[in-house]
Amino acid sequence: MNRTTVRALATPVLAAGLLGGLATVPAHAAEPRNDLYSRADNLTPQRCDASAEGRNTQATGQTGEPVHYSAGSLPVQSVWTTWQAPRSRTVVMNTNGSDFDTVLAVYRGGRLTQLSPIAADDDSGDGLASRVAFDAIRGVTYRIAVDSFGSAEGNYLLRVIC
Ligand SMILES: [Ca+2]
Ligand SMILES: [Ca+2]
Repeated sequence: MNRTTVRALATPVLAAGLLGGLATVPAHAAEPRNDLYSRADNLTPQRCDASAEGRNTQATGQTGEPVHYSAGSLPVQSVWTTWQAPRSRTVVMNTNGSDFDTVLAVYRGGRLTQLSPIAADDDSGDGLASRVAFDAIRGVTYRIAVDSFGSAEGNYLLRVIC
């Protein structure tokens, strides 16, 4: 393969990568990769300012999954992210910038059915976004659920600041 061919092939890939953010997720796409608890996204560990984005369109709830926010509905469109705390201090997590009505819940523990709730919120962020603050413990991996309030769905942004 000569250089010209490589360049021609690389351009669409690069373009897809650059455009691979919130605006290009097709509405008919399959369930998101981090729908299942066992396939959670991993936020960059040991970083105090980390963020992730994705969508909960066509996400599902799992058997035994906790209710993430009591004023909302059952966990029906949850997606999961993990984050390991780099130090013991107060951490803030929010979903500001998401384009649907999120709820946000944070847990620690291993199995989905045995999680210990740490914090949960519906609308303390900007607009209908969620925000929690809690005292993180160095080295602990936190399990973060972004779910919909009611049947809301769309693209989310998740940010961790500590
Ligand atoms: Ca799910
Ligand atoms: Ca909300």
